[in-house]
Amino acid sequence: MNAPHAPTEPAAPRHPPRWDADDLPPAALDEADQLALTPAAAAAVVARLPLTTRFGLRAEITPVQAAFLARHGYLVFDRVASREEIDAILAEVDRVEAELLADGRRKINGVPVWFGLDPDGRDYLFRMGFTSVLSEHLSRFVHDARFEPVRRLIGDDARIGEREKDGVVFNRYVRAEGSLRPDLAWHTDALRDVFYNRRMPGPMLNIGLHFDRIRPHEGGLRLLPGTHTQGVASTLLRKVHFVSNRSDAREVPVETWPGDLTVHDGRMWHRVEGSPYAGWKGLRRSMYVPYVIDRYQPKDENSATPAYLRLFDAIMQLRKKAAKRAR
Ligand SMILES: O=C(O)CCC(=O)C(=O)O
Ligand SMILES: [Fe+2]
Repeated sequence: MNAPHAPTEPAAPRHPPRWDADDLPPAALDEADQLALTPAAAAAVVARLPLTTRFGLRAEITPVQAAFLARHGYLVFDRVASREEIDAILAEVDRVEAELLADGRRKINGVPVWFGLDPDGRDYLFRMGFTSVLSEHLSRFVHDARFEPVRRLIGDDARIGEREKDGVVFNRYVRAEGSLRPDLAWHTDALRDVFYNRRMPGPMLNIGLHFDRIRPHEGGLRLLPGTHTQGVASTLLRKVHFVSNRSDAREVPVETWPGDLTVHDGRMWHRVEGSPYAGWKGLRRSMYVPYVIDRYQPKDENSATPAYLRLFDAIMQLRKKAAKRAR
């Protein structure tokens, strides 16, 4: 494991997550007796597990974890990052945000940084790609040895695509006037891959770190279990990408505690439900780390804005217009 790097100053984020000592998550599944199960036996165990099962991240992905991922398309790992690490990353993002604002920079390696307004009416970063390229601290963190089993889950030769695709993506969601993004409509991440690779989606996993305590009624990530094994037509057309954010009877809300890690299959349909709270109380943050196995295709400052992001921006404009018409 890389030595945790002592920051020169204690890292204090502008908006630390809520940490409540009385609000601990349910214990992660105890797998001590299940580490040597055959795939068939593990699948039988998974058939009896609730969809909200939380797993412990070990040195190896376990048979039950592999079977859960194969059946449902996702895994939730109990608090893989410590409180200190979460605070340090959030403080680091605050620092990068201030740097981007000071430099008037609105794109990193061709990927637009989305700046809107925060609940106080100040410039506020809602999404940025290539976060770890601008932060040595983050780059070290995403390479930490604890994530090795997750990397191997994608492939023995998988690498962290710090300079590929959109790099490490940091997301903020908050409901306020001028907010660029209180939520995120139904989509699959596979669509993005279709744009990037010009081929139909194959297996691809998205790894997310969660920074906030989000109870099911407080919005957050919603997954449609099992939709990762649908055919290509359903991956692309089951819903209209990035348009509707209506709840689905079969969706699973992912309840998170700061430091939780999620793995989801990129072909699975998912969305982010906005918080019922306006303002800072409803703030939610996530960070996604791309693991890549394709040919090395690094981006740099001369890279063009990806077509899918231009499409995304066009869809956002349409949504804004539709919302205005509805008023
Ligand atoms: O914020 C999240 O947890 C999900 C983000 C997401 O689905 C995406 O950026 O594709
Ligand atoms: Fe997504």
